[in-house]
Amino acid sequence: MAAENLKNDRILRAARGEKVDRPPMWVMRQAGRYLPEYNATKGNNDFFAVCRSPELASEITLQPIERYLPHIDAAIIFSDILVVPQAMGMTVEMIEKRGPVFPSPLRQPEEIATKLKEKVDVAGDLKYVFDAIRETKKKLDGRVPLYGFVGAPWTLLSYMVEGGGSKMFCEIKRWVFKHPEESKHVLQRITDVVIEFLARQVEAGANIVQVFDSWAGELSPADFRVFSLPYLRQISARLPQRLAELNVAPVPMTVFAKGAWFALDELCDSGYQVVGLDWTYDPAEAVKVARGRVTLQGNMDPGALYGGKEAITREVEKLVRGFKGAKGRWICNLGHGITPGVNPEDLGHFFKEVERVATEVYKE
Ligand code: 1CP
Repeated sequence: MAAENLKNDRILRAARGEKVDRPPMWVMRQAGRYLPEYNATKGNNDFFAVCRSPELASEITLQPIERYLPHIDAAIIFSDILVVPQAMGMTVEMIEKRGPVFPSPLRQPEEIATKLKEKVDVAGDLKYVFDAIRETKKKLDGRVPLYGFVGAPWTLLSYMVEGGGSKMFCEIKRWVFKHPEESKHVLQRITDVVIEFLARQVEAGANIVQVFDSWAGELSPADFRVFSLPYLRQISARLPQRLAELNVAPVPMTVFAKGAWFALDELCDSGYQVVGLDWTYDPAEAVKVARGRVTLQGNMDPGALYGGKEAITREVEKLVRGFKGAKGRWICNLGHGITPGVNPEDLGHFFKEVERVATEVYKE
């Protein structure tokens, strides 16, 4: 890291459990539709075409940094978790105001052979992501570290089988209960791709990575241990090995398993340095469970940003006090992605209030 001359490495220090002068901050989905500058750059361009343009993807990645510096401590590369199913051979379209759609989802195990590529060329097919990372690093010029990310195997399989976002999860539940062995087989194939994808993002310059298991909470605790956790563990175990083969230094790893409050204790022992929390955890309770084993990340309800400045201040007071016991092993974030319709000034207020309240509370 030192070789790279980062001017701000708060996030990396906190992830490693080192001392920081204030809580580091960023928010999930910080480059997105709540920002007028994002909507202007995106215009009528197709979402995935923007992801494939290193010029546009890097410009969008920088937007929240330009707007919120010096209060923001990391950028996250503009892309999507669904670029992995695309590289595996599936078609995914982003429909305006509706979200991602797979015209031909994986509805039966027999379709694995015809719909998924036997060999996935991560370095080639996802080269545009690595190019976007390199371009972004140039534009960032060391001002803040850059996050790389992937979707967790369970969340990706859910999209590949459901064919898009879902409320009921009928199709993926049919798979895991009717075809548990085939489900594990595809989860393994996705895991292999995800590890290579993360390794290449780090090789291109990502300073820290996050695995998004957005649908972890759809599984029962017992099924989470079968269909998600083993693959999350494989990622944290095998990524450093793969980086060593590529002659690249390891980076801190974050796991965000939304809704998996039941698994917090196990996630703290799953090989990740940072564990993300959604807003349904009480911070002080999570700090007790973590017992200093990891750095916690989170977790204000993104909806609180709709409440205006006074509500945000109230929530920040609770948040900062809640994580006081983490003794600096805390990365401030929301409990999920920031949503469209939030006033960007209110996010600025959130950042400033965290800084103000933390300065008061942590000297008590
Ligand atoms: O402009 C638009 O209409 C597209 C909206 C959009 C954006 C800005 C989508 C579609 N994806 C993204 C970018 C994105 N996606 C980032 C960029 C970096 C940043 O955080 O600023 C990241 C990290 C993601 C990750 C992602 N995509 C997740 C995991 C995080 C989460 O929110 O749980 C998931 C589940 C997706 C799928 C996806 N992509 C887009 C949408 C609307 C969705 C969710 C669909 C659904 O299931 O309801």
